Amino acid sequence: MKDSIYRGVMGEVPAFAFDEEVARVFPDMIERSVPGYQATLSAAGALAQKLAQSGDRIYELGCSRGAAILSMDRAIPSDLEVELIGVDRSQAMLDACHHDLIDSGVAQHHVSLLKQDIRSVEMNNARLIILNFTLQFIPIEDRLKLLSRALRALKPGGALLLSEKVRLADERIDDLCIDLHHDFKRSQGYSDLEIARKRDALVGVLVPEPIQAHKDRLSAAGFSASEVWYQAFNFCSLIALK
Ligand code: GEK
Repeated sequence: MKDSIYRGVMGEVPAFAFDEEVARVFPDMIERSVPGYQATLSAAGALAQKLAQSGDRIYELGCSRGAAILSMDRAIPSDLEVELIGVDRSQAMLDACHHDLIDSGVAQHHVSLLKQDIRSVEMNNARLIILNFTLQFIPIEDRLKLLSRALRALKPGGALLLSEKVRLADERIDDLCIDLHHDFKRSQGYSDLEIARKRDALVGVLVPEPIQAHKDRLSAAGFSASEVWYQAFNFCSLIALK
């Protein structure tokens, strides 16, 4: 379904929330809003294919409608016994995810969906943890604790995929990339008004940080290495190793 949520909003724009209306249009919304989104989904699949072994768990924290889970499910050989666990606190997203992945019978591996806050979800035996554009919605003061818990949940040799909207270190290039992102959204059919309203709705909800802040935090959490493997304007994705 096409995202036209901010076409009709008049007056003060309410804060963005992952409610039923958003869940309904989410695949279209994220595809037309996040340059490089498909590349991050492919990377989740490629990483899962490379790293997964029987007995592993793979978590997607903030799974929305499960696009990354689906990419990993397809990429992991069917003879491996791997459990894919999606966590989200939005019931509307989880209902849609359940419909897309489980009711439809497309998943070849065991998929579990948990309605929980990712800050308190229990995780263990993980080979791979995916945070695909989710950490940006967690209050900054809670981010280190979450990453430390993710590190503890990973098996030796495990990895984290962290994709985020970021602030670029150079202010002029940051401004330029924000403009280029808005051009991207325009090219995807969003109007200037829709772009402006969505931006207002996300203030204080989606809080981007500099790439170096993410790298420093991953290191503080105990990850042995992290590198940016992909960037499109002010959207970036890192791989971190236990
Ligand atoms: C994808 N990864 O398609 N606890 C649980 N879930 C949360 C929390 C929280 N504290 N905060 C936010 N979420 C997906 C896209 S969307 C990204 C992820 C975006 C959930 C929220 O309900 C939403 O489903 C998801 O994180 C973020 O690859 O909308 O830009």
